[in-house]
Amino acid sequence: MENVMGLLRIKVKRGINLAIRDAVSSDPYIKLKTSVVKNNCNPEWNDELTLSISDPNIPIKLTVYDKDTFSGDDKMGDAEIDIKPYLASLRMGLQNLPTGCVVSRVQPTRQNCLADESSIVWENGKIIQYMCLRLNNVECGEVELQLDWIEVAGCKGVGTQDFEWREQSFRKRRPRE
Ligand SMILES: [Ca+2]
Ligand SMILES: [Ca+2]
Repeated sequence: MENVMGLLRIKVKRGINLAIRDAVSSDPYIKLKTSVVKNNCNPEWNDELTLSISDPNIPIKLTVYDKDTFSGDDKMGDAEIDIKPYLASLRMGLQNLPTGCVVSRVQPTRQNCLADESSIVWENGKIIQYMCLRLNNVECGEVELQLDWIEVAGCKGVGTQDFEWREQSFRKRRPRE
């Protein structure tokens, strides 16, 4: 557990205008853990995935599939979640803000998969990031989700990551005495 910073909870809320991979619709699910929604290109998932995070520089990959019974499932696009802006907000160590207060905003760029501006918001004692991702490698489709962080006893947490990394690289570079 010493390399784990904590747990990231990804609540996948819904898909919007997803690709058609059957005759008239699809049965979309997100890779591995969300449930299948039958025959619907605007599914409401409201599912939660929890991942342990060790390296914030590794983006989280999300893939949408169409569940098929008699053949392999069809791909409906993929996207990456960049968690660095979210972790940076957690590291600010904010406390007791009013619910709904926007801590930070992330703009869509060529490097991230955001379909829209994403807000990082203080809500009921937690920092939550809301995002809508535009799916790649597909003709259409977006996925709405939110991130929140779970501190776990025995994990190193978000606060010291940069500092430790700098310390280590400094030590490596220092010439032998
Ligand atoms: Ca299909
Ligand atoms: Ca299908």
